[in-house]
Amino acid sequence: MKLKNLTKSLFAVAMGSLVLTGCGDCCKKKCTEEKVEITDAQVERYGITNKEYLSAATKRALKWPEYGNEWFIRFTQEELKGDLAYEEGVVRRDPSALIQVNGKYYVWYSKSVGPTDGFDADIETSKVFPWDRCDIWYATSEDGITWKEEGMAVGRGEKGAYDDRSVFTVEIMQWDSMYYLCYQTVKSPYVERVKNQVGLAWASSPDGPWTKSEEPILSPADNGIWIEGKISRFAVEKKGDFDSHKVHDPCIIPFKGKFYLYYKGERMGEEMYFGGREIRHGVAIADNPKGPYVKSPYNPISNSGHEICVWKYNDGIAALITTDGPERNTIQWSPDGINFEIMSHIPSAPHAIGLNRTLEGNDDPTGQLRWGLTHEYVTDEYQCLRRFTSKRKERHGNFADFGH
Ligand code: AAL
Repeated sequence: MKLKNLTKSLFAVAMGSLVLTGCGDCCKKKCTEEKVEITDAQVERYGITNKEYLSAATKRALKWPEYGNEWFIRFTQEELKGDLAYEEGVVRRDPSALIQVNGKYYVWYSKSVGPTDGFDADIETSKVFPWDRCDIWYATSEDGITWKEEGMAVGRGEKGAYDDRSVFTVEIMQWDSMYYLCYQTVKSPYVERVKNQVGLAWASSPDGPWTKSEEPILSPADNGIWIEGKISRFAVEKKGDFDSHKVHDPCIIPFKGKFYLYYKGERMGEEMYFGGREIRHGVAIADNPKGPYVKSPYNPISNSGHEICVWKYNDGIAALITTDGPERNTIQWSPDGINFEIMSHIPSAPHAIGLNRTLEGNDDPTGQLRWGLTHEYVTDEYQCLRRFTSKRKERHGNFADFGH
């Protein structure tokens, strides 16, 4: 069976083909055991000793979809050369996906200079995070390793504009001979409780010039309530929706005749959640690339994750879920861009992946992750871009594959 068809049928399996029989006699005594009907093939696949005695682990295993190893990968990283090699005093981070135009790879990223002061310094002059006081820059490369920085693509807005403080964490979409950059925006002053929005810019060439949307295309939900008189983002009377504080890491994918804007939500009064931050993902959908984008009533569509990394596969959308929440370090897939199921667990993933859209359309579920860009915290203050590669995990002896 072709891999793509296999994925679809396995998804159907995952959605619930497990047959539960009635309790019969056991209900007359004590209904604590559900009787599970299993096939000889399942006995063989899961190495079950005696099908009359199923442990909790085996019962969970019987609910797993029966896919193979095709979604399981591991990553390695290397330094970049040329202008994107690490530069002291400069922040380059959160790379976009890679596209290729006239034989050259293009990437966009957040760039700022100078140290980070945090929230205690003078708010008028300080830089509160490495991604504060950023502009969006871009670079090109023939081979994806040696890069030439071409200059600024989209700068911060004029004083008073919604994007006057920082524009950062950008993604690229190519559609109908046009190029679209979507990115995070912050308006001054950058205080702890500042809301973050999403902006959009478009151009007929990847080299610009870029026209910016006059208003943000996405904003946080407006239904949380801060405790007055405090400055902390944790002090809330009401948290509001999962995205009541910030909408982050936007990425637009043309899908099923519409435009799906995936994003990370941060919540007012954010708590720790399953050993990570309380981070969830949402999607907003539009008929046109410029919007209006309407948040899906199914949000949140992931209760884990961090930076958005999504790609089209097999008439559906795949997502790399990293960093936070109980489903971190998984790859998921959804037939409709909304209802995602876990397809694999991975050891860990590089930060803020900019995947490789030039590899779209192949038959490999993780093909667009074969190589691309990521960022590395060289110090807390300065980050640089790096290259990642990934391999399917198909054999024993995995360490040898990566020269360990
Ligand atoms: C990243 C992203 C967003 C955040 C910051 C810069 O990991 O989630 O971009 O705002 O950190």
